[in-house]
Amino acid sequence: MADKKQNYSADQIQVLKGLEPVRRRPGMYIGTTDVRGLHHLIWEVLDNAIDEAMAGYCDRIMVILNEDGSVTVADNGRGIPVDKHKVTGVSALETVLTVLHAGGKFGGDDSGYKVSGGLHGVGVSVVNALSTKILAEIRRDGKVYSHEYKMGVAQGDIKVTGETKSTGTSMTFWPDTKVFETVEFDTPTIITRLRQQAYLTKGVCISFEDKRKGRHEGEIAGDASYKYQFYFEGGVKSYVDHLNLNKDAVCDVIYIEYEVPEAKIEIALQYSQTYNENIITFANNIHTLEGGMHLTGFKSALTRSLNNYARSKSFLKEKDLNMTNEDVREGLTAVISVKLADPQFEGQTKSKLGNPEIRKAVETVFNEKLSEYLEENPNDGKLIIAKGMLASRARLASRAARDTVLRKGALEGMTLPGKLADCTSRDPKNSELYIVEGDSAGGSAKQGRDRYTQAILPLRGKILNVEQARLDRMLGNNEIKALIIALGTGIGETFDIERLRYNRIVIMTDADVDGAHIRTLLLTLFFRYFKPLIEAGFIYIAQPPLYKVSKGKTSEYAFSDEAKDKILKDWGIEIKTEEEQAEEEDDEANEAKNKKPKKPRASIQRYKGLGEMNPDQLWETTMDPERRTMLKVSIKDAELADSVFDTLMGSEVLPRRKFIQTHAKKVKNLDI
Ligand code: 0RA
Repeated sequence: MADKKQNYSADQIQVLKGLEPVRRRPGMYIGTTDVRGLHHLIWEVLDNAIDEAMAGYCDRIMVILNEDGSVTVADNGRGIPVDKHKVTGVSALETVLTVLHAGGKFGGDDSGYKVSGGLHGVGVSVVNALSTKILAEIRRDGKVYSHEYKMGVAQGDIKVTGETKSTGTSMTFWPDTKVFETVEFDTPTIITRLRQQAYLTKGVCISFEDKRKGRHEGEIAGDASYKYQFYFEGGVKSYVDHLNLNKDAVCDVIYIEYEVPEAKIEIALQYSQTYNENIITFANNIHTLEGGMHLTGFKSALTRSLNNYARSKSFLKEKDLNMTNEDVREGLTAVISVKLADPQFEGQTKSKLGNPEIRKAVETVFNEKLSEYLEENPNDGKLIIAKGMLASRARLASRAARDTVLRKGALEGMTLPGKLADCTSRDPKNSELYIVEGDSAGGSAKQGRDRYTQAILPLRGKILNVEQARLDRMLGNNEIKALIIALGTGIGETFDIERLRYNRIVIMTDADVDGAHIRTLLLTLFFRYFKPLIEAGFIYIAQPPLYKVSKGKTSEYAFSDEAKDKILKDWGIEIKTEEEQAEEEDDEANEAKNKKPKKPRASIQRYKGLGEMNPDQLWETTMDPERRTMLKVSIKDAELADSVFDTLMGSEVLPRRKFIQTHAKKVKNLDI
């Protein structure tokens, strides 16, 4: 920054004395001089127009990126006063543009709550200080006034440049390329901001136009402009509508707007059929990411009024416990916006509202208004309480499940599942657990195994998709519970690898799509809840053969198509497709009639499932430690696998679809 300053010769720097500190240390006023700081200039001017709108004098704001790199922010408010102050001899316009933090002083009429004084409410004078030029155009009292500033200094007097019936303020500024690392504005950043401001300032139409050339795809020569317009009649209510667009709503959007001496409070909320909460809060149109007093007040009122209502309507009986904060926030989407005279921003990123009086104000208003709403809309009331009570029951069930299943020592006392055919050995080092898909394969495995070292646990059908289930539901699933008890380690907080009953856990599923699915479900379970077992190298995948190839009295197993082809080749048999083979058999029947010598023949049996193998076959191909091959599941790609599980198992449909499309060919190969 120091060298940037030196780029100016002494007479070039004619910045107004009062604004010099801004040029010396821009960071103090706009945070940074990178692209974020650059956008700060727009936010600053925009905030002033929003103030005018919030005061009720303006319903249109335009932001234009001009071809020459300047930005225009225009509104149809009252227009900044241009007449000279009797004492100072300077107009309000000039004061706003040349005196640091002057903005607020001129708003002290009936406008109430100002954005200025907030995070970036440093005043338009800062924009003036960091721009090579500003052109202010004011429409007021039937005239168009214009005043130009260079390097922060007014150029002559305010001029009347025309007549008009309308009123408003327009500011065009040229960011100083010597101050900013970049002067390239980013359209998506601006659009996001404008949309958000439009939600927060209901009834105001905010438009955007990008007149810079060569920016937009499909742009027709001579018409480089690119336009957006935001207008939300419902304000934050529309915001909640937007956030819940793709969710199943439980009730209507509840909307509350109320003014108390401390603040103007606007709240919109809606429940949807999801488990997540999404509460977005603002103070004076600034996103309070870290929450603060308004959020605290909202949360306590929500819990209190819903419990009161549930009790008064006997949804909650005397013996029932109250719903907790977490219970009543499950599936909740809410936007809270407060506007107050003197916001205090605290926290790591100065985005936490600190005013203590706001907590009580929001709590009182919201409690009263929500209770009123519930009384007037008993149907919504019933649905909301049902949702909260369901969450409450799930939480209690989850705790109960944890208490019974997870409590330390509880598993030792628990009897092993009936369908587990355990091994005789009690030494984990010598013990293996085969998790087998289906009862029939389970039966073969039980008969074919080495009883001393091999235990068999058949799983019926598909186990629960743990990725989408909560822990309590998961533990309510018999297949999973049986598996956890058989493993002996416990799960979650009580997991203890020392109690593991088998040092080899073998997943044995069919070589088809269902088998692959069950294998993935089991691997997901292990990745999410038994990672140490994978890290220790205890998890394996069995490799049953795909084919049995026989010729006369000899037969061999093939574990892949290539292996099968190789066996046939070694036996001197041509590889044919099934149709050709059928034709050939007809031919051979004819040849037999013609008494020609026979070609060598083989029979190929393809195993569609483990159940098709008899116990002996299963033993010699898949389970006999002397002959079997198994794949050890490694943690090396755990992270990758983890994300793949998320994609395939999680509830986000879009990424899953994308994944399946990208990998469609590979997936198809599984479905032989
Ligand atoms: C103070 C007084 C009045 C207007 C404004 C400020 C004002 C400032 C900005 C900044 C951007 N757009 C604006 N529009 C208006 C006028 C008070 C009156 O007319 O009585």
